[in-house]
Amino acid sequence: MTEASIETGSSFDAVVIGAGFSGMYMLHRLRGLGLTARLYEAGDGVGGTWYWNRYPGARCDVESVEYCYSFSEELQQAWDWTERYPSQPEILRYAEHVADRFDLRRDMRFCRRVTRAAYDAAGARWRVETDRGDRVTGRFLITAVGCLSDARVPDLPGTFEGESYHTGRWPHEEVDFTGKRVAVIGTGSSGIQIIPVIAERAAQVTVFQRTPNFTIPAWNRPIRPEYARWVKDNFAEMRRSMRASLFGIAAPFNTRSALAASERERAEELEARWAHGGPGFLGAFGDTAVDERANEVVAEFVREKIRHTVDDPQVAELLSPRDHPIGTKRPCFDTGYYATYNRPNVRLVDVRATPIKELLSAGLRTTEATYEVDVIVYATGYDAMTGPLLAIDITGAGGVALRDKWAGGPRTYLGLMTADFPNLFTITGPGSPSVLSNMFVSIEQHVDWIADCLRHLADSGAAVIEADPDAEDGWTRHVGEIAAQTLFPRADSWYMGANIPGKPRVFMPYAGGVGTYRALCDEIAAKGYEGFTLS
Ligand code: N01
Repeated sequence: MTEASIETGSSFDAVVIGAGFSGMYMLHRLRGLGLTARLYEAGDGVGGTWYWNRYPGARCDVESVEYCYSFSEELQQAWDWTERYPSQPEILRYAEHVADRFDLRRDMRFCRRVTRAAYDAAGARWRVETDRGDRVTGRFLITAVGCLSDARVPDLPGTFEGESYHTGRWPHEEVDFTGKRVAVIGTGSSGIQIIPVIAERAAQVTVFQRTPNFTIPAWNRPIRPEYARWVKDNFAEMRRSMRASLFGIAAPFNTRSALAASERERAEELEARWAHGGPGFLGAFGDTAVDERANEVVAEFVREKIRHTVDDPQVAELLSPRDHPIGTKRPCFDTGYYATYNRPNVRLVDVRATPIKELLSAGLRTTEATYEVDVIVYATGYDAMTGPLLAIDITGAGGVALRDKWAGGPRTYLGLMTADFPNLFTITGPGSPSVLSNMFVSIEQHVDWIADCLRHLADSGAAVIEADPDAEDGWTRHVGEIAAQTLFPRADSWYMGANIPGKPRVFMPYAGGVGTYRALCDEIAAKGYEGFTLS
């Protein structure tokens, strides 16, 4: 790739941050509106999450035929997915295909991280700076920075002199684990995917677990040609039902209460969904997310599966979550995770009981023992949702800093805009369903809403749109109230900001479901952008 020159003084209609699936589609829609745009991306290619998360075993846990764009009939008919759940390399190939098909790269600048964006109220423009020295302006600033892109490594004293990697910053070159002693810290979705793969190659894997997670088998498999054909013939109907659903996925969700079902009915429903695998498991009963006793029925079913799978009862118990209701932390979907602990080269260390104290040049030390390893894999997660936005020094009208405004937690109207930051749109921002949904459904909905809004501004002769503080207060309250009706706040999850020391404990996404949310956004637009001021 030839290096693009540093730009200073250029003006665009819009500046977009991030070349993941949000940024790519946003750019495509901006062009369709006849607007000029510059897109900045920190990596050297498109794909966002799937550009960075190249770790072995990385795979999406939404089914491939659902985890893709719907905006272009030609694209969805042309692209063939090979597996039920797409692997990271296949998703990255898809992203690259989309970038080529729609000729997106010519408006993108890679290897540039936006460091600063300041709103100039007099000129009604955003002044945007990158770490490479670009200085441009845009009437609109649109963040497409992802919800899980600010990778975090625990702040441990000491220095490890072996190889170390974070799953979300994986090298482009293959990492060879053959014959090595590997420490994996973290047992969230990333840890649960990478551990079985490393265990097949490494001499020894030591898993440092702070909190056990519930994981459901994915049962990945190749896609049968008849199924692929059926999907292509039925895309329109499938997309319609996904858009109207709770989580943006096609799997049917029951409304029946687990408590109203007999023991036999419960077992049959849960066994059938376990055998099918994937996110649909949590749709077995309608009250799993809101009723503690109903939740316990589902949670105990999974714990029983763990006891059944893991040979050593002590290890099985250690792997069994008891501190949070199932589904209140992001559910995980695995390939052979629990059975991996039956391998002689895999051991589990409970770092809740014996925390990691320090890194050593050849390993690490807990309060109880020293572990010599060649490689440390950090599957330790992200400063989610607000992290990537607050990593940029964003100042709005009157010089207010977003970091200050959100010091007590994110405040948005619809997760799309925040008061005092005119013409700033946050795709899949906090306060929208985003991470609680199939991201493609939420991304397309946000991008389409923003594009329609920009067209409305042009048609009505307005230059600026801004969220009203009252509307923002009401929405922020509503997001909290919806969460309070569920069991979500019971978990120390990244949804709650609980994984980052000092981060305000606030449930960040909107839990009312993507169908309800879409209807609300459409209604607000139809009422002339109620709760926004246009000028
Ligand atoms: O990160 P996580 P992730 N000492 O935050 C532990 C998406 N995703 O990268 O739970 C010891 O979930 C931490 O422990 P605890 C998906 O949305 C999707 O796995 O905080 N342990 C936890 O076990 C997912 O939810 C896919 O007590 C420490 C782990 O590290 C999100 O990304 C695949 C620690 C972090 O888990 C994030 O997943 C991968 C410390 N100091 C990711 N600090 C698919 O689509 C943290 N931990 C399949």
